[in-house]
Amino acid sequence: LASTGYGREQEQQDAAYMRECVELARQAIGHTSPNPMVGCVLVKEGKVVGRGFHPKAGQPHAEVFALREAGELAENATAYVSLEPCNHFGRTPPCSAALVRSRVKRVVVGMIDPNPKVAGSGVKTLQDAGIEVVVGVEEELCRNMNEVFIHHMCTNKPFVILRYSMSMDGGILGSLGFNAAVPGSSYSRLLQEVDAVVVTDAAVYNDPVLLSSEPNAKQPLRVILARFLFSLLAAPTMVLADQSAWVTNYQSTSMQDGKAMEHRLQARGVDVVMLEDLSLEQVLSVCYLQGAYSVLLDSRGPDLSGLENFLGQHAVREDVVNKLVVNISPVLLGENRTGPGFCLADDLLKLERVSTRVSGRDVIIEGYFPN
Ligand code: AOF
Ligand code: ZN
Repeated sequence: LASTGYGREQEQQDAAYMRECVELARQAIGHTSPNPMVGCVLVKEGKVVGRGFHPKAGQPHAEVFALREAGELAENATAYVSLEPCNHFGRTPPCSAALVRSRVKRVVVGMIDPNPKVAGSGVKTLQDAGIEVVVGVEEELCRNMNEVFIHHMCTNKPFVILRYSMSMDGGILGSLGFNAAVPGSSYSRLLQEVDAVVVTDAAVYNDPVLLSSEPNAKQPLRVILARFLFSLLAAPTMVLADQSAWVTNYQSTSMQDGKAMEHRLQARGVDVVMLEDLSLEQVLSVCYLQGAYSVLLDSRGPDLSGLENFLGQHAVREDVVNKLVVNISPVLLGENRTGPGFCLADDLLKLERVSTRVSGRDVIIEGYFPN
């Protein structure tokens, strides 16, 4: 009985330190791609003696920072790592060997590394050196944090998130909706997490928020789909600032006009990518080739060139979406729902005294009509 009690206490402690690893790892949110986020905590006699997280691809791994901080105190300590320690020479040397050299006694691992170059071999190296290894503590938390990395390793395709804002009468909103318009909102957090955000040309007139306002955010590659280059030339300059990619095709633009417009856009720092035909498969493969392993398809409502559908229903039908994020706003689109052009937030009927609750898996929104 006594030993079970101890075991349960140990399990709870292990889980708590693993959650700390995940929190540490998240400090690098958005910055580690194509690498995973990883956190590491070294614990000796109930005290944390070293902490580390992987800050960026090319820089040392989480374990290295934690071992550096602990120094000689690492001997006989327990190492908690949210991902199996690597066992290969990549941009950096193997962490499994570093842990063995530091003579840690026990290693607690969140999840096995899906990278075929690691895939269990890190755990084996540790065990062969006589180190006790526990695998799968807070595994779901660890896997959720690195859903993009896992997907990339298992499929060699980008992880695709489709998001849109919806009115209460079931129309797609051209603007971001109330909540998302506030800086520091979930939309801003989503932008800092993804490698690329894809919108259509209409979105850059309508609502040019394509940058995360989180502190120290890594900004996504911005991909704007357009059928015609001229529609991009008139876009507000602020949207074009910084690195941007416009994936477009010419269609009816003459070749000569096209070249001139392409040069004008390039002069504004815009990377113009021509696609033979505008297909989601092509768009995603260009993203992937540019190192975007997570892509946010940001659907922003009715669109003059009919591309919105392409990012919305079409994307779902093409079976490319891995995750759906839907924002329901307490507004009614009414007649604007079928009207042409953009639906600006001002045209909407906004409900008042809004409350939101969750009932099972449903979200219930209540609100009052303005007097
Ligand atoms: C760890 N700890 O903090 C991370 C790991 O090119 P490299 O050397 O950075 O290796 C990248 C691979 O190492 C990556 O694909 C993943 O398998 C693993 N990442 N492993 O032990 C870490 N970031
Ligand atoms: Zn490593």
